[in-house]
Amino acid sequence: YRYGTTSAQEPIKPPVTVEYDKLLINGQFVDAASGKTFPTLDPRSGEVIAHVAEGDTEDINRAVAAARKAFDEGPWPKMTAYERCRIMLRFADLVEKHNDEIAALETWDNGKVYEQSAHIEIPMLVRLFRYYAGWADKIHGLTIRADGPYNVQSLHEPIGVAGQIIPWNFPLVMFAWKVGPALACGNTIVLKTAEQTPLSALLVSKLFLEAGLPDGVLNVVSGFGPSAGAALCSHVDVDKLAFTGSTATGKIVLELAAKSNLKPVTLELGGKSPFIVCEDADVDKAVEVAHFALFFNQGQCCCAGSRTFVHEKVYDEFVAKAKERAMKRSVGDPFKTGMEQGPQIDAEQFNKILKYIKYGKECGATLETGGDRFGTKGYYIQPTVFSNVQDDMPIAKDEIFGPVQTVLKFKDNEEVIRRANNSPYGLAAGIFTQDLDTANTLTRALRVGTVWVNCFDTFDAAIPFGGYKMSGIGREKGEYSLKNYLQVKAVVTSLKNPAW
Ligand code: TXE
Repeated sequence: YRYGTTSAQEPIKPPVTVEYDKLLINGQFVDAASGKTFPTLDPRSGEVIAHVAEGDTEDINRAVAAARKAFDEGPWPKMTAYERCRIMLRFADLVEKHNDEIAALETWDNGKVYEQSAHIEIPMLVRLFRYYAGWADKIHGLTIRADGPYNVQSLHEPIGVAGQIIPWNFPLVMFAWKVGPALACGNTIVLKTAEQTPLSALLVSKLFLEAGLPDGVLNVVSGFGPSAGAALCSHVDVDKLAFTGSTATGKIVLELAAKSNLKPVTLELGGKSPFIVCEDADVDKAVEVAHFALFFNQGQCCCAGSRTFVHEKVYDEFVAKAKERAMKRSVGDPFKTGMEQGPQIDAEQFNKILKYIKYGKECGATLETGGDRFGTKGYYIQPTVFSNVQDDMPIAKDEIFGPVQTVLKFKDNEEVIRRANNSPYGLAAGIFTQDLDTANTLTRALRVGTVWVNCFDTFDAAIPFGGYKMSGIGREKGEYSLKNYLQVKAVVTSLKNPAW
């Protein structure tokens, strides 16, 4: 590793201060009704960054009332679509202008590498808002030819108040995936951020107000899942829920939605995505992309390529090179230039990952490299590679959500299809092959929402994303996401003397 022997190195001072630590309700930054706060921690050290207002049921009620009023009385859904488009574009420009400050806050609160925040994720948010701003004035229904003397149309109308709950692994990208399409369609929003990473959404929401977003259109409540999150899911004035997080919590969200007012729910949940390296693959490229597919963002990706299936003919070569690559991974302070990996998000995830590494060792997988924490301070974990992994081991079945690559061996396509599909998850898959027929056969056979062929983690705003099976319900991004935030109204008008 290029940096961070066990000699304690003080975390680099982030070039930013926390200005927004309250709840955003009806265009104002306000304290929680209870007056309570909770600490948000720096994953590099476990030290407190700021004490943030802790929203609970009463705050969710206030936020939903504001969103309801902004929807029912306008101006947002009643504005021209072009005006909505322009506010979203102005917001994107402001985010671009404040890129470095927002990136620093994101890295401080989350631990992700600063270069990734600044050059990948915030530009992704900007691109996504421009993409959905472009949709705002292109949403329209159909004219339908029905039997009989009728004029039939479908109106595509905003669904109302959207409740959105996001996780901590990509706070701003998740903000964009949720808020972008909902606003483009003319909805109003109550967003609950993850308790580990409340800061960046508050900062960018301030920029949205500056861009001209009317009060009450976007409300942001920081707080915990079982209190603020559950209150949002159960609220009868919320017309739609969108959730990203664990499969276990996704089930709770769906249950609360059903028990309250049957609001429709989109879910983007966990995964255990196969990354398949065929015998004809360019091994060096496959090693590099498989490494990226698993280790990107400290392994904290829902679609991480976390089951690396390698054909037996190239297995030994692949394992040797994957080990070499992991050993070269630079781990250290995410503010330091050239780092590839920072700390995990918090003590809970850190301990979960170390527990799975222990299982891997106990179950008889071969530890090629890593296998322990990194350094003595903060939640850093060594890039870890296990080979000789069997399908029934916990490290091959469960979502570890950390920098732990598990390499499995396979003999032929039929076998790898069966094993890759033998999972309750179905989020994504990677295939490395130079053979068109193999690529097409595997692509069609895999029960997953995204297949990346000779690439991985390509996240264009226009490409739909979501899961089969227990990885979720519905699709986000692209044109598909608009459907989540629209109602369809059929209008049938009787005609007295139709000409045709
Ligand atoms: O997830 P939760 P956690 C997976 C990953 C990780 C595990 C646990 O394997 O190790 O989940 O992480 C809110 N009602 N993913 O505990 O609980 C919560 O406040 C309403 C995969 O962080 O799902 C947060 O805002 N909301 C995932 C959000 O749900 C509730 C990303 C996510 O937290 C709630 C994150 C409740 N009862 C973790 N309980 C992905 N798909 O990318 C919690 N929340």
